[in-house]
Amino acid sequence: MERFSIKEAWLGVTLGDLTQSGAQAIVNAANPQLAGGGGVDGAIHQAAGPELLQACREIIQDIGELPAGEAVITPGFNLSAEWVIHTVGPIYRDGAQGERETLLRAYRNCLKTARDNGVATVDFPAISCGVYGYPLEEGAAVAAAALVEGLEMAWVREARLVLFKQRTFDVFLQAVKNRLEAGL
Ligand code: AR6
Repeated sequence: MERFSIKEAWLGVTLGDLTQSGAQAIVNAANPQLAGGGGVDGAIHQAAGPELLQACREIIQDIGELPAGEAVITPGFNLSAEWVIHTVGPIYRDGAQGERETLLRAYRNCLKTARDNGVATVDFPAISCGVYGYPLEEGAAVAAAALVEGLEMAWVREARLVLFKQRTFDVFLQAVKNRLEAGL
């Protein structure tokens, strides 16, 4: 794992499986129905057990659906993480549909949800960079910008990007380094 200090906080970038995370909260790249699915969403539901889907259903009964860029929190049930923060990234079309702003808001709202619930450590996947088709380099730059900003404001003590594939890890690590160098 690579770890960078940002004021009083830490930003980690690591290769791994989010369902094995030892963080207090993990972020799920969900769909607006919070209905479970493939990718990291499927893996999280599989590991958390059926109570997670039930908790998601109750939220959807209240709010209808979760708009892209927003976030909600549930318990982690059978996961070692205490909490799951569910967000919905943008579906990437051509980059001219506000995708970048929506992705930034998704990362930011997850960090704010963590802060508002007293969560000190939170692990993220590469939101939108799978089924939703966000170009990897651009998605990584957005993640780096949003996490560095939130950590500078000490919304959480530590955030980590947990990337499932070597190529994703390499691209996200470079994006974080670029962001930190740009900020010097
Ligand atoms: N740990 C960490 N990252 C993972 C894991 C894992 N266990 N499994 C996959 N990834 P995706 P999206 C990576 O498609 O693009 C779902 O069906 C994966 O390699 O999971 O936001 C939802 O229900 C990729 O880099 O999320 C939605 O319908 C990253 O997680 C839709 O997909 C995100 O890929 C959301 O699409």
